[in-house]
This record gives sequence, C-alpha cells and structure tokens, in this order.
Amino acid sequence: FRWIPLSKSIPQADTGEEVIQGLAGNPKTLPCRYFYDDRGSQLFEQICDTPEYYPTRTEQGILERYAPEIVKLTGNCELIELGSGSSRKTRVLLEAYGQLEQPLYYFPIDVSEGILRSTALDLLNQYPTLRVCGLAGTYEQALAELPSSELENRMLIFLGSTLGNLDQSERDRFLTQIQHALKPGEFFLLGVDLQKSVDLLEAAYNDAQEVTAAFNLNILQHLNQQFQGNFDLTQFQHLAFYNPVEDRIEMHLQSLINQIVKLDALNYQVALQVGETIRTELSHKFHLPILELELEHHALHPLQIWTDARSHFGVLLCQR
Ligand code: AVI
Repeated sequence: FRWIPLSKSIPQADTGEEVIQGLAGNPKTLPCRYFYDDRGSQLFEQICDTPEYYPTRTEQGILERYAPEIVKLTGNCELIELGSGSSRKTRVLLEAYGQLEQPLYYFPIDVSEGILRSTALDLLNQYPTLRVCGLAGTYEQALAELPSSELENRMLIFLGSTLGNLDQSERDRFLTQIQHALKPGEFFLLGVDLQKSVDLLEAAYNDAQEVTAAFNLNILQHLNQQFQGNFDLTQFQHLAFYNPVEDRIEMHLQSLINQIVKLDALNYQVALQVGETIRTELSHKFHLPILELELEHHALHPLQIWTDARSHFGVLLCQR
C-alpha cells in the first residue's frame, strides 16, 4: 500500500492585496512568499549549494549527527514538514525513523506544487515503505487543514530558519498556530540561524555567483507573470545587508532609475525613484535564550537543543 504522492492542492485565490499593500507602504515591501514560484524554488536550491550559504549544510550536519537522538526522544511519529522544498535535510530524518521498522508517514507542505510533486515521487522511489501525502498551500492554510493522524504522535518540522523570514507579529501568529495544531505531548522540530559575524552573514546573502541576486530579482518576474506586470529586471539591483538594530539580514531591490511599473491584473501602478528600494525579505538571526523564552510563551517547551561546533545554527526539539 502506498499513498498517492500528491493528494491535495488547496485552491489559492490570490487577490494580490498584500502585493498592493506592500508596494503602497513606506518603506515599500513585498511578501517573501512570492520568491517561491517553480523557478524561485530552483534558485533557492542552488543558493543552498553556494560556498557562502552556510545554513543548509550546517543544519544538515547537525541533523546527521543527532537524528538518532531525535528519534529516541520522540519515538515513532508522523512527520509533517512546513516549507519542505526538496526535503533534502528531511531525508536524514526519514533514514533515522526508518530504522524503527514501523510504518512511516510523511506530509510535506509547500507553496510550490512543482517541487512538492517531484520530491514526493523521488522519495517514494527511494523509500519503498514510506507513505507520502503532500499538500500544496501556505503554512496558514496547511496548519488549518492538517490531515487526521494515523499514528498517536506527530511532529511538525520547520527547518532552514524559515522562522527568521517572519516579522515579530507574523512569528507570534505562526507559533500560536503551531501551539493549536499540536496536541499536548506532540513535537515541534525547529531549525534556526544564529547570530554570528556580520561578514559571514552578509557573504551568505551576496554569493559570488550571484545566485541570490537572481533569486531576489525573480520575485519581480513572478509578479509580472501572475499579475500581468511590466517590471524590467535590468532596472533593479540586488541589495542584502545586516541590520544590527533588528538582528536581521534584509534583502532589497533597488531601483536604478525613476520609473513607473504597472500590474495590469491588479489595476495598480507604482512609482519608484532612482535609489529607492523594495524590501523583499527579512531573515532574522536568533539568540537561543531569547528564542527559548518565546517558544515557552507558546507552550512549546524546548526538550533539547543541538548546535554545530561554531554555534552557527541551532536545531530545537520542542514538546507541546
Ligand atoms: C528560506 N529562508 C530561510 C532563506 C533565508 O536565508 O532567509 C531564504 C534566502 N534568502 C536569501 N538566501 C536565502
């Protein structure tokens, strides 16, 4: 018996309201989820392989080392991953849970249906006893529509420091949703990027091959496609820098000229001055003690925290 690789795609009525709100704001912003069309998801995978982008391989190293410990602490459980992408790091967990020789259920959730489908097929080929059921949608939609459990225990998995891409109020809302989605005793596995030298941080978002720049610019291409826009990608440049006051990397797209851009499907146009920026992403870098308090505040109790030797990245196993 195998589950159908991709059973459900939540219809996404996108009115573009948040795009208009963001572009009308001061400073101008765009929701970072618009990075992740199929092309954006591919570019993100490429970023993970650049020498400068340490988070992916550091987190992978932590998981490789401690996955057996995680399995010991949770016992068999359903694995529900938010923002699964190519599930590359999750394979380490699947291997470790596979050792239990019990049925293994995996629910990847991602906004990009293309990557979800190809990953699900790939995993089914690689792990014959795995039962995979993907869900294409946003975290909010997915958390509200979680599948009913086959097993007693579930673990929500949120890796890659995607938590850092939320601002404080979004993070608060998200952790509240996690709290409500889990029954007491269930688990939340969280990977977060930690504070470190500004040079290392800024290099990770300004890789020499300029993949991050292409990823950043692709958000405009995605808007052009989805909302009949006329952003000219050659008239913007990628900027990424550390904001020490807010403890975060910020990515922006800076206008190289005075210009007016239209989004016909939204019946909207926006004027940009030369040098003006659109902020496309926040990527917070965490202090573990402060994050622990924040998790506790949402009844997510950290049971165990693992880091790499340089404390560049942290993986926290929390129990509701
Ligand atoms: C997905 N997220 C955690 C990445 C980050 O580091 O904030 C996205 C990214 N942006 C630029 N490079 C990678």
